[in-house]
Amino acid sequence: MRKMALSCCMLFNLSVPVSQAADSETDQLMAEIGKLQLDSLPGDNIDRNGDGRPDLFFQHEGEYLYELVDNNFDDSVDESWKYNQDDVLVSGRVDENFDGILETELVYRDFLLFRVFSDTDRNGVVDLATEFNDGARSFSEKFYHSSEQNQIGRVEFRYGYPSGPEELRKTELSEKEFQELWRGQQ
Ligand SMILES: [Ca+2]
Ligand SMILES: [Ca+2]
Ligand SMILES: [Ca+2]
Repeated sequence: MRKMALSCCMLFNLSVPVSQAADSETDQLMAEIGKLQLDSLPGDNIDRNGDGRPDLFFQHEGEYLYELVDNNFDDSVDESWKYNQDDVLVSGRVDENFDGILETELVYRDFLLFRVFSDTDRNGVVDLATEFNDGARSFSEKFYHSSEQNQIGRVEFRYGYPSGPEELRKTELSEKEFQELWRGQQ
């Protein structure tokens, strides 16, 4: 596989408003991977459905290998998987509703799914975080906006299923701070 030396900014079209462009590396990547046109990418590509347009791409960025997948063949990436030098899956981003924005992030640790972050209201900020223990869902936290008092809802899981009702607590955090708190724990 060829080694590519391309800047992220050349590869990705920003679909997240610049005002939301974040300072942390992860946020930056999230913004950059927002929308990606496969046919504009150089690199190793595969046309899986034989329509003459590539829908599976492999891209080197620094020490990482990205596997970019267009599952509905609309020339926009729906899944981006990041592997380290040992070919171990580090993280992934998924566009679950095929709107071109990869709103769900999966973080792996020791070969197992560790955390899943979602931007459920698609405002560019994570508002739902789920942690896994030994690959099994452990608990989720959801951020709720309110004009009076923001809240965080927490659901505990047992054997993969909620073990009780969602427990709401008031928070002084903003949605952005909620995201940073979770990201900082990685
Ligand atoms: Ca697509
Ligand atoms: Ca999406
Ligand atoms: Ca959000």
